[in-house]
Amino acid sequence: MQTYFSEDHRLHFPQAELSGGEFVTPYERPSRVEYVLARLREQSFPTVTAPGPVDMAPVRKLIDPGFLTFLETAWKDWKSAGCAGEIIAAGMPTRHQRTDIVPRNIDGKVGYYCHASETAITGGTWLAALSSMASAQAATRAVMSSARAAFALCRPPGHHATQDQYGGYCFLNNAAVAADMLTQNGAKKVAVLDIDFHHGNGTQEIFYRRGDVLFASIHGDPHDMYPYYVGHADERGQGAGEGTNLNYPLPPNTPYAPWAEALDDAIARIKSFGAEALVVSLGVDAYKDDPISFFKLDSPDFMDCGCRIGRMGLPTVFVMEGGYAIEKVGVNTVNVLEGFLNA
Ligand code: Q9C
Ligand code: ZN
Repeated sequence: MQTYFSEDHRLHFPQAELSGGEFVTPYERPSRVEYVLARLREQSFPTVTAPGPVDMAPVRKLIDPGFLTFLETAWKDWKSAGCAGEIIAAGMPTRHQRTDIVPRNIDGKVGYYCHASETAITGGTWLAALSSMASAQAATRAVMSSARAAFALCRPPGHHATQDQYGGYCFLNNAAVAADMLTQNGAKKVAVLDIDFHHGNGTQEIFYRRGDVLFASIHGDPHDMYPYYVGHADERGQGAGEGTNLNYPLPPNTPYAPWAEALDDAIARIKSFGAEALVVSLGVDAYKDDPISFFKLDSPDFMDCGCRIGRMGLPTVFVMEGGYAIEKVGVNTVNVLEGFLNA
């Protein structure tokens, strides 16, 4: 299985994440990727390939043009406004306020296009997000030209980014663009299986009214965990997408057995849906020692999980999402890929 990865991911490294009322070094940091690359080498996975340039057409098809322009120009505007620090959203529009008008002021724009203020933007964020997207697209193209599977080692991650908002360490939704590209390439039905510990709110929102893309997510119950305001089991899709959104919220301290039961249910639903291709939002923050999460999966469980996914027999694009127990991110991620290949 080929890995697609760009060195430009490093261009995104804010100094600060707002956490518990303090600024801390972001959990989502460049070194996460080093552990994955090291483990890939150790397990003699074939080469790591740099993606070509990003193809903006499939991005523009899903993502709001005003939001894309905002991401591209935010840093310049922030600096021109005389702001000294990194871009952090202070206020966001609330219930009953106006969301039909985008403010002219950069501080207003930041709040408008952000859904969670832990996530900072810096001067390198836009190029890093584009390079992350480019890796997802390269992996998707490999699968479209008949590779059984490919791994996009994306950073920054993407599944919390909606069509017009960033947050949760995500700016552009890599997995959503990958899934949509597969439908454009002729797959009549595509599934996105999101095994990151957090609910994939961005991917859910992007496909909520579509019947050709099924979204299934296993995650910390939003009563107890970010993204808090979405991710409940009764969100089942709307219109043509009715019944093609599947959420499996699970409580604190969930071990592998019930987690795998949810996975098996999601897999059965993906099969009966008739998916012809699969995108896996591959976060490994369900790991027991993850510093910001509350599930109890152990490293061998990730291999078993990969086996179950592999037994579906679908062409599969793996897209890297979260995982913050830095030194274990490599082993856990590559375990999923190994399990998949040995299914
Ligand atoms: N004090 C992904 O895994 N909340 N994003 C952090 C830390 C946001 C996670 C709270 C978590 C976002 C891709
Ligand atoms: Zn996560």
